[in-house]
Amino acid sequence: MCNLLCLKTAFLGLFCLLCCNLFAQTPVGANMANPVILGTLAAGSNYTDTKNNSTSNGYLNDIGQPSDDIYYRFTLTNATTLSASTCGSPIDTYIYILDVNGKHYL
Ligand SMILES: [Ca+2]
Repeated sequence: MCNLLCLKTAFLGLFCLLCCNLFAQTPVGANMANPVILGTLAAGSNYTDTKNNSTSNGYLNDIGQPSDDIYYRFTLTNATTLSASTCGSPIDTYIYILDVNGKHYL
């Protein structure tokens, strides 16, 4: 009886581990398929955001720098100057501008 109960418990535990892995969701912004969507940005508009890319937050490392990366998607309708800032981050911070195919512009 105990062995059967233990076996059922072990099976349920394994099943839960498999389900959690199959249905685990990455947070919004984790990758190109699930970016933070800013929509269409008008010339002169500003957007500010702060996120913590600690590995415990699950953003994962897609682009290959030492830490996890966060993706934002926006559209510009006219040629414009784009400014991006790390706002004085005390750690090495990289900003990439990618096209829809993930090709680096900057
Ligand atoms: Ca990522």
